Amino acid sequence: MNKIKIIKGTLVAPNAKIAIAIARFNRFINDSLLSGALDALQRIGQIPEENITVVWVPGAYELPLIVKTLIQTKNYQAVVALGTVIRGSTTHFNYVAGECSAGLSQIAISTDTPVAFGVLTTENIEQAIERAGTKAGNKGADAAIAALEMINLIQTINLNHSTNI
Ligand code: INI
Repeated sequence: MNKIKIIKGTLVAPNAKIAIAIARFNRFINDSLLSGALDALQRIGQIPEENITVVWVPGAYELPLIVKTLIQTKNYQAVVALGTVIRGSTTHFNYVAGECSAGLSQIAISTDTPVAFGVLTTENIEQAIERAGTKAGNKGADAAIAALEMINLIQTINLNHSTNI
């Protein structure tokens, strides 16, 4: 039992460079997601301000392409994607939310780079507000913490492999 190798990611990554891609659509909610993400990166991850880049895009639908563009610069160890898609009376929600989440996960896997999913997909505005720093926490902060953990996990796995532990 004690020969099992257990790898866990830590959250401090002071040398990491992180980009945040954030949608302008539903900005009044996304601003709170951004505050939560910045707070987590700096206070928990110990990432200095100058290592963080914030890029605004029109809406959640545009997030995948800009996240891919950011990753292709090879400047960032992870990207945090932030946005809010609220179900309306049309099927638009399904297309925007579906393309956004599928696009982001496909980019993470195809570029070997963590992309944290901080995009709210909710039935109504109230649910979105609950998840943007009120009673259901802050999904922007959660996504930033996931990015920190993924950066450390990837580094640790690669290190363990190279030293053949
Ligand atoms: N974009 C969002 O980020 N959230 C939404 O809820 C939303 N809705 O419902 O329409 C939305 N639409 C815009 C979309 O992301 C694109 O910016 C637009 O279609 C232009 O490509």
